[in-house]
Amino acid sequence: RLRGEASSVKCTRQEQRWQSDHGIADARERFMLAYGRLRDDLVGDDSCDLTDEARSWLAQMIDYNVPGGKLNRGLSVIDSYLLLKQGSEVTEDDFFLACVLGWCVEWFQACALLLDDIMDDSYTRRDQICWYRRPEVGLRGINDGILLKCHILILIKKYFREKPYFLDLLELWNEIALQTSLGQMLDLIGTHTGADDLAKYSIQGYRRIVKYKTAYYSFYLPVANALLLSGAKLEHFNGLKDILIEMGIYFQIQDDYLDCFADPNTIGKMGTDIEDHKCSWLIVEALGHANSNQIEVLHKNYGKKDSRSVSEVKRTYAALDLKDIFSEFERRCYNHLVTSIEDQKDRAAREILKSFLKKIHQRKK
Ligand code: GPP
Ligand code: MG
Ligand code: MG
Ligand code: MG
Repeated sequence: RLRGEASSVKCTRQEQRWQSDHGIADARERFMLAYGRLRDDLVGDDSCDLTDEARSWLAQMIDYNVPGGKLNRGLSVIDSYLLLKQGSEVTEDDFFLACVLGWCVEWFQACALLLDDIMDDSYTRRDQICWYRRPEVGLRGINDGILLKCHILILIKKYFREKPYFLDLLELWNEIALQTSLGQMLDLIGTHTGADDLAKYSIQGYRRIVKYKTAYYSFYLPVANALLLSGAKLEHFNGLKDILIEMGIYFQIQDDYLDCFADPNTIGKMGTDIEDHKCSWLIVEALGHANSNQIEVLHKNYGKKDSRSVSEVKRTYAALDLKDIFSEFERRCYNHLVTSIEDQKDRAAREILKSFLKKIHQRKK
């Protein structure tokens, strides 16, 4: 089902063009083929003298956690790269290198989700039980998360060591890993602050959390990898970066909305933001619109594990028409992004941004 889901998504125009230029299987399929090769590289890596049992655990752990998502982040490395190279030849080897970096982003995402699910006390992810909830895993999963993170460096060293942009790649990955962990820290600390006094949640604080925990790695990282691969210097693309970060914030606001309002079968995970007392966009907006009675209900029930408290919070969200407030936000945000994209001078930058926006606008999962 997971593979089927991934391949049921239509390929983008860039993927299709590459496909017809090369007369071979579709880009997404080739991306999946690269996955098998990279996983085998890592499982077979002989820098450590592992037992067969250990290699088999590693293979299972990677298969369980890495390839089963929407693959948007990984594929957008390829899409962005093809857009940046438009007009010039993309060889099989170049295409494979774009796949390697795309998979590095997916490996990073797998690591982040595996660990995030432990911290958020989550139950399901990508239509399956969270890795750490499997009886044979438990908190040992923390080490698996660290391994996934180490794999990225192994792959980058294996395939990019001789490239002139090798150091830029390492710096980029280190910077993004730091920003993401700091974002997660802000998210976790914020939960305490908010439990102490819900009124401390603000939209500025919210934006800071999600910019770091989500936007950098989900939106800027794929494009920055594609830029380096195409030989560009990152400092020439600050305008592009700012818009990607803005889109990443919008994406996390959607994630918060879906956590509460989407069907778990559609998003492949059960929401826990209310139970976890998260500084979610919904609670920030709710506090901004609520009267004193409603604020009292939210104070009393937010962050409690029992289903009655969760229902009270959801009832208050409904009374405040939060769904409509969200739709209005989404409309304005979309229009603003479209205007900023049109202001970009570089054609490839505009195309990359449009392709990202198309993928996320009004997403249902
Ligand atoms: C999304 O938060 C952010 C992450 C998954 C980054 C985690 C970073 C680490 C360094 C562990 P979320 O909890 O809202 O995501 P989800 O809804 O998918 O659980
Ligand atoms: Mg989280
Ligand atoms: Mg989470
Ligand atoms: Mg979430």
